[in-house]
Amino acid sequence: MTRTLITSALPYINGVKHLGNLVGSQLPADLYARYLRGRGNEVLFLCATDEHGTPAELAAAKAGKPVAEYCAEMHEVQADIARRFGLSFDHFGRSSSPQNHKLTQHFAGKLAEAGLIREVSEKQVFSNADGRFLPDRYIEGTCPNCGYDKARGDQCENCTKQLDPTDLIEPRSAISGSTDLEVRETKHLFLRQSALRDDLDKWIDTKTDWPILTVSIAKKWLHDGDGLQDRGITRDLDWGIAVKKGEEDWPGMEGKVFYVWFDAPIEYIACAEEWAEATGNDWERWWRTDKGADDVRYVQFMGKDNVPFHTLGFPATLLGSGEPWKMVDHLKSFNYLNYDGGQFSTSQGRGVFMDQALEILPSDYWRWWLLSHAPESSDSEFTWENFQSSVNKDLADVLGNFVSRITKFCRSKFGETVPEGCEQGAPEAELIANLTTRITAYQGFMDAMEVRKSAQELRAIWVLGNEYLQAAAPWSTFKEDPEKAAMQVRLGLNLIRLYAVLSAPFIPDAAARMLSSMNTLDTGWPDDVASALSALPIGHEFSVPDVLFAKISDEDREDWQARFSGTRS
Ligand code: B3M
Ligand code: ZN
Repeated sequence: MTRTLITSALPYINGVKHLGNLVGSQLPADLYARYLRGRGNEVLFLCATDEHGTPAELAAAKAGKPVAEYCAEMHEVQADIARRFGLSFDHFGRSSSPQNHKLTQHFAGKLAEAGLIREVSEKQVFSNADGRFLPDRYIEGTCPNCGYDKARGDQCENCTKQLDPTDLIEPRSAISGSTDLEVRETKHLFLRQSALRDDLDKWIDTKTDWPILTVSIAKKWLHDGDGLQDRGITRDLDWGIAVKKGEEDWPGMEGKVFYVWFDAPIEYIACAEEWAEATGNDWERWWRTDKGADDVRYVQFMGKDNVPFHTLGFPATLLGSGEPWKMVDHLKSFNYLNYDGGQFSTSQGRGVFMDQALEILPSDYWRWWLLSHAPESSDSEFTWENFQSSVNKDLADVLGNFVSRITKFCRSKFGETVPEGCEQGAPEAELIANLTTRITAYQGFMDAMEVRKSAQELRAIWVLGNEYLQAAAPWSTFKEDPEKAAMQVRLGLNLIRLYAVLSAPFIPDAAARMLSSMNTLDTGWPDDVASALSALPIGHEFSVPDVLFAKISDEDREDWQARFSGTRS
């Protein structure tokens, strides 16, 4: 049995995430984790809040709270929302954990021993008005690459270019807005990524099955211009992981912390340690190739803006340590989801945020829409019209209607038990053959993490049931041949269980309700469709479920459209 380690990009601690964040990392990672578990694989699915750096400090200041307190609270908020969205993490950790502090300092020590860290006396932007250095997001200005005027000091949100604060045109303080800035000298550590360039290049060349989006981003940073640049891995901030060489102090680096993008990916490993400590498991068999992790397949999920850090930055840390760490095998990256004619934006509060989404509708409605419209080959767009039409057509008309028709018809003619009926005939054999073909295709797309195609295939599997039901028409058959109608209904009830199992990765709550109304704990994957369709035996009791998916009315849609047209305060 293969073991799969799955990590989703770690959501920043600075507030509830929007649906665009969700669809680019945590949600598809959850889809994949649930699918693999459903097929009997051993999975470790990890995520955590990313708690250091300027975003955390700025958000805490805005909330008027000490940053540690703010992070502890927001971690709980995010953990609760993740749970309500059905995100099935084995552990939801924190990059501020003691495990991550220790491991981050350990990596820095190893990299220093390997001669891969240099100390640089650097010019940093100092704000006279604020009386402090302005690293990363403490500074904003115009992107020298694309001209976007709200670029941050660490990266341009618009074109994904990684930046240094001193690159920005017309820079201003993100704290006070002051432009009274000067450049001062300060000492920092740089990771010599340039020395690892060839190793990284060779390693990426072995990843022949990576999506084009992933490889092209990585290759661009490796080869464009002067090639891979050395990266500053420390900052003049209070909140973060103290700069140390393993357990030793680092002379000259007192009062400084590691850069958030240095410690955040290390949390993928520390999170496994947190999980192991909480559950009495062994984390090294997932992360150390000398301790069994050679058998592990490691898959990461993230938005395209995070790709450079995962194809170059984090691998540089792992390779550079000279230790036998598990490296990523497959990296699934996503484009952006836009919102109703513009961008989702955390800073501007534009779009629908995870907590708001759940105030309107249960998570499955969102999960289905987001996954079936995942921005894979290009950016995609959320519109309320499209959301309404997908929910109403796919979930209510196709799946919900099927479940309701079969169960209600059975109750009215045969009671709430699986009826016996005659032998199956040619239409049933044809249905089974079609289901087998489509389920094989579904598995192929799910294995390949082709999210949209998987959703389309799943929908087509639901449609097969409806088409069968429409043609078999047990409500007419019943009049001349009740035995035949009973057989058709028995097949239909078994299809509900089958649909629950296949659909659970997308819509886990509805799947659980379908299983519970079929009164079964049998979640066995349909490796053989014919036998899967006799899982519920004759005489087995079931109950008619409440409406699985309610339709979205035009009124609701217009209300929500208006409510979410502005920005969140
Ligand atoms: N927190 C950025 C983001 O949420 C960052 C990901 C960290 S992954 C180690 O887009
Ligand atoms: Zn830009």
